[in-house]
Amino acid sequence: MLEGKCIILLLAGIGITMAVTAPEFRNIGDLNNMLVSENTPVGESIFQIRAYDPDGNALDFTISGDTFRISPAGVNAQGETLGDLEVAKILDRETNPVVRFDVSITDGLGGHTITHSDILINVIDYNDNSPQFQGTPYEARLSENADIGTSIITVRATDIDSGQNGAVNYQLTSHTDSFEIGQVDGILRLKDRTAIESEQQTAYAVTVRAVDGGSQPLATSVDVFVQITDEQNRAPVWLNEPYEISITEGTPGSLQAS
Ligand SMILES: [Ca+2]
Ligand SMILES: [Ca+2]
Ligand SMILES: [Ca+2]
Ligand SMILES: [Ca+2]
Repeated sequence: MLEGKCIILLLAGIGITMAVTAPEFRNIGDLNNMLVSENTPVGESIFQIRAYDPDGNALDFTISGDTFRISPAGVNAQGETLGDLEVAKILDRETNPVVRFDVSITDGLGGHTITHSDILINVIDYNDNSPQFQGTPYEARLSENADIGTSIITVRATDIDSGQNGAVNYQLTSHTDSFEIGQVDGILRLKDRTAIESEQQTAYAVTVRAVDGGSQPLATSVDVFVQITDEQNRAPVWLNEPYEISITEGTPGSLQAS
């Protein structure tokens, strides 16, 4: 009730004037809705709080929560007490995009505590997460008779960062002669039949890379296993032709191939 008001106590007979005035914040309003990157290092000062006590009492700062702390930073030429608001623990936009806290000043013997409540700091995104493939492992079958452009499998990666930091594109980093992938839709398709027609190779590990859109992009790779299925498009070929069968006299029912 007495906060912010000046009470003059006239001590009768002695003539001493003692002023007991509450301290005040000078710039705390500028702190609200401030933007701080989530990669701001622990210990870095993001703002200097100024507070003033007309009585010249020494002021102490306190802060709620454990995300930020206030380090005393002396007194300036205007007699304002300074406190550096510092990052006290690693920020993470993905789990805590807005930090809310209270800051108080006390003037010690003056007996006042002034609190500025519900200060909000917005934690802004930094590209600190790479895309993560969902639904792995990726295994697919492809007929050896499949047409060019046949859709083989769809891969999907998600990235929990925001905006471009969380936008995912796909690229192939192996077997690019035979396969291609949709940069946005993640659909793996047959691009060229030459290799699968040769029947030299019946299984492929096609490496897909998911890369985000950050200015310093992060990427993750995964292998997609593609099995080429035989459609018996060739007549069976017997090995070691021709075959001759000889029948030995006197051994009924017994055949001998040579
Ligand atoms: Ca005071
Ligand atoms: Ca983070
Ligand atoms: Ca982030
Ligand atoms: Ca990212």
